[in-house]
Amino acid sequence: MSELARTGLSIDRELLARFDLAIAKKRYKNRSEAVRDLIRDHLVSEEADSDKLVVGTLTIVYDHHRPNLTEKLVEAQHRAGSKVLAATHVHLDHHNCLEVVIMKGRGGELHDLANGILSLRGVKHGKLVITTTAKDLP
Ligand code: NI
Repeated sequence: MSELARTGLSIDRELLARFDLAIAKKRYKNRSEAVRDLIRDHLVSEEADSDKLVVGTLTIVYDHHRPNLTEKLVEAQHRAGSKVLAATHVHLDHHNCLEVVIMKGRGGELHDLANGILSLRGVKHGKLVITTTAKDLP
């Protein structure tokens, strides 16, 4: 762990009270860890917009009976080559499947790949979550 630094900040009393309430709901025990996580989240967002390698998960729910959709999903992942690290598939019910695709690449590449999949007919819902490889994140 790197060396700790202490800092203080001036903040509107009402704003701080609302922050404390919000972080208590998220089960933070103190402000410091909540602030550290906010800073990390900001830095990870910047990484995702930069040229750095990031990792991401695309979660989709889709209609298994939509003609050609399964083939199109496999094809999109094959085309992405080594950017797709793994995929997990769950049969939710007779009609619906859930898939989680784990990817690594530049932020823009992962967004392109995700958008290509999310825009397919029969994909009912999906979300891409980009996070950091954590290599450079204290
Ligand atoms: Ni299935």
